[in-house]
Amino acid sequence: MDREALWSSLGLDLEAHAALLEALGPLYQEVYLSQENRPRGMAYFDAVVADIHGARVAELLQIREAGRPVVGTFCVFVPEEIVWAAGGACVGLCAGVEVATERVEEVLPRNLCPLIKAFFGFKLARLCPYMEVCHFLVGETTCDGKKKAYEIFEAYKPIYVMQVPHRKDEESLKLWIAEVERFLRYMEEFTGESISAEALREAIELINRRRRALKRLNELRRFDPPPISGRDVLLIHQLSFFDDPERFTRKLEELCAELEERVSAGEGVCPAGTPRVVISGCPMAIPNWKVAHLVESSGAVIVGEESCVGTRYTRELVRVSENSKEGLLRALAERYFRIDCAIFTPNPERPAHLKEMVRDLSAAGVIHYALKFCDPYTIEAYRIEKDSAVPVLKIETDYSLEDREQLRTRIEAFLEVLR
Ligand code: BJ8
Repeated sequence: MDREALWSSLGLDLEAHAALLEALGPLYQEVYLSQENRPRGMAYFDAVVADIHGARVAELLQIREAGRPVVGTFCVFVPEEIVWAAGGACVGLCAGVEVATERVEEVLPRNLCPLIKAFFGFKLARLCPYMEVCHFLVGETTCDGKKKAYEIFEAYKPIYVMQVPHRKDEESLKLWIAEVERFLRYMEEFTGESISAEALREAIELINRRRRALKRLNELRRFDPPPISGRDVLLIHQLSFFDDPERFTRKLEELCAELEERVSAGEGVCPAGTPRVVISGCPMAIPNWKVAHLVESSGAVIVGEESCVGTRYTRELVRVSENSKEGLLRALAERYFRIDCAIFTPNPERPAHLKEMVRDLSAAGVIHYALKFCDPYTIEAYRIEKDSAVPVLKIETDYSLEDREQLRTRIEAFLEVLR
């Protein structure tokens, strides 16, 4: 099916959609293709971006037409393994660009996190083929903004909401295990078929392999010079939420093999001794590359992302010790319960994990990245700064480019401190 026919079959606003894709090209050229000395293996990921709303959407449509579920998510708390185990496909829908703002603000308050406004905008303006190809979406009661927005969103698209506890104690874990079981039953009812222990185990292995490959990529950044830029790693993380997991993992492993050769040859993306920075905070959904580009075009290199589009997603694997369906579900729930999102209270794991990252990656500083109106992360920034062993720059921003020069000035001044 040609692309126009595909998008039209999904009910997209073709004119507005064409304008959106047109704007992506020059941005990608500026942020990505202008980089020097990129690894050859990035060609695959460039090709995925070049056809970002094409080939993968067509694959998902085929899955849907074959009668298998296609499910969209907004948060790394949703145990996607259950969707894959049900024979379906899962796709991350968070959006990193401002669209249809006026229409969104007819429904949602103006002073709301841009990530929430973005996914609303994509739906109201009929711009996201991934959202349209999904049978339904899975939300979660994480931050107040998302959980209240989902109440309204269900008027536009069916949405199943998982209840996420906000404390990390035994009682909360029990609630969470029950919630994961409830989601499994929901998927079983949706497909009309029971999910076997074997299917669950295979899905856990599939997603563990993807996380392992991402971990291998992240560990290669501890070398000086790192063999790959932070921007490229951010992109790979972003694409991991869309792409077919087997193909993605295979391509990423090929890239990692190339990066290992680079490391052995002492080859990197920047001169040795370039200031090394870890970004910590809110997720940067595609195509939100603003801060990563500013940091790296100001003479630093990003060596880690303490974020859900980063190590908060890859750090933990599902640790299977029992092969019964119950045992597998418990292992799955426990893995997700270890996520150190700022919606938890208290949340001492996050500053502790960040400290480990800074040490292991020999970072000289941390840039704390919070989206405007995101209370959990803007407030937790205080603790992150207080507990950090290295200088911290706190940034609060949105998806607009208006503050670009102001941010650049602050980042450059911060990098001077690190040199
Ligand atoms: S596990 S970080 S993906 S909730 S930025 S919408 S928190 S107001 S995205 Fe998140 Fe799951 Fe946590 Fe990760 Fe709310 Fe903050 Fe907006 Fe956020």
